[in-house]
Amino acid sequence: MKLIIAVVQDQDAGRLIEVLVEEGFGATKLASTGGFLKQGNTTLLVGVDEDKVPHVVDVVRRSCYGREQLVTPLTAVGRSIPLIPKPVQIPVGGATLFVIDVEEFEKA
Ligand code: 2BA
Repeated sequence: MKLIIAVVQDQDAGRLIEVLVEEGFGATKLASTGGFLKQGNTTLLVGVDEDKVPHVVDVVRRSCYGREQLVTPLTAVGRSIPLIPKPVQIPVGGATLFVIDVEEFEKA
């Protein structure tokens, strides 16, 4: 068995869970925060048999979209004449996926 950990944007999470459940997969949704942007995102845990991993990865690919996000860099700190930092666009998502081995799976 494998555990798929998928970090996705909040905007994509609802639809992704819907499709996973429709297609018969169990999923757990966790509220998470990105370390770089310090903004909310969603982490899904999906436990599946190994042969189903490509199917889940395909569902994630079809449900999650890359977007540009405006970020203001902190460059003005410590300067006598403060600069007004210019916001920059950075790409975020579709999804960041980890597939890991599950040693044991039980429902007690
Ligand atoms: P954040 O850490 O908030 O990162 C948001 C986006 O900022 C990233 O999108 C990437 O485009 C950019 N970014 C991240 N670190 C950067 C850096 N040091 N310099 C420049 N740009 C940087 P994604 O790569 O699509 O990642 C989306 C979210 O997935 C991340 O949110 C984080 O929550 C998670 N993630 C990504 N890589 C990860 C990893 N190796 N381990 C754990 N979580 C990860």
